Amino acid sequence: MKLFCSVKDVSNIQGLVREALELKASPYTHKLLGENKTLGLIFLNPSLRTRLSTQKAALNLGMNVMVMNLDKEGWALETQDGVVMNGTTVEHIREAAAVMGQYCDILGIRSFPKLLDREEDYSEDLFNKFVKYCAVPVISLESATLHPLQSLADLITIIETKKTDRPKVVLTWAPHVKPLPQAVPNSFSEWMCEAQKEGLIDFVITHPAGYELNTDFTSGATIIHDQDSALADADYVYVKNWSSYADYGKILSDGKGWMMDNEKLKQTNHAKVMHCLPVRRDLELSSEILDGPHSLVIHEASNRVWAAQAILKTMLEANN
Ligand code: SN0
Repeated sequence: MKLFCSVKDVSNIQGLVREALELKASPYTHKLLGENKTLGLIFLNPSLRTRLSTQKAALNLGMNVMVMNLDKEGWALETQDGVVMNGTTVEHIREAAAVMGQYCDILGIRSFPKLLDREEDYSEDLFNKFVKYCAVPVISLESATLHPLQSLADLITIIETKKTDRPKVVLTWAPHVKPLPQAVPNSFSEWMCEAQKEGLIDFVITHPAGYELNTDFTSGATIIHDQDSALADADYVYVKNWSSYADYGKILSDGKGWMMDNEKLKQTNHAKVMHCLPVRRDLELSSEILDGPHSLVIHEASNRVWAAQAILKTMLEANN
């Protein structure tokens, strides 16, 4: 594995989940695999879980880790070719990525979409250029359109906790005050569609009209606009806000009535509630759920370590 940005980069998702759960049971078994190898984590946007869990995963494998907050501590980055750099950008991604590739055996990069130009964001220009010029294996730490380490941790959490053979998983849109990326729901959806194809779950998406995701990521999902019907008999409810894809980057309504609370959970099959975090309490998801027995959010965040460790292990083994 030289690249991890999508479920498409994984040949066997069930094997990968098994690997992650084995690492969870025995985190230090492969302590020598990463000896004298360096992981570089590059952030152009904030991060709590991704940064710490990926760092911890690398340490568990015996790797060295370097973290760079490129947006704050690096030179202003130019990503376009053919520009005379006589303005505010100081360093071109061609050199910046190539240099970081000289120092690191594996690189991870986080870069959110600007949410201004759909074509630009969905071209994944920055991520792809980074991959091209750094010349070492790359892990997405959330790109403009996908967040694969989160989705792998989500799948691990569902497989680890499921009580029925084929649980019903519902992704439900939630209100927010800021326009957020579609990366988490796109990614969750592509992973759940694959899990559904393999008979592991049934997958439903619910959102108000106008919040349809890019169909590239939702093939096979059942999409229901009525939240109550979607939630009926759900075993897992995955709560997430995203801005509109059709009316790109826009908030279309105040989302009244879409916040997940205990009243809504009554329609489900005692569903467990998931969220990638950070979560805006009592806007996206009620405090009573977050502080109660239905919430899986901390468990889910703890599984980020095993998701990252499974990917790092696979990359180290493939590129040794
Ligand atoms: C990010 C997102 O893609 O939705 C990261 C999730 C892992 N979330 C936010 O940017 C939340 C920002 C906020 O103000 O609540």
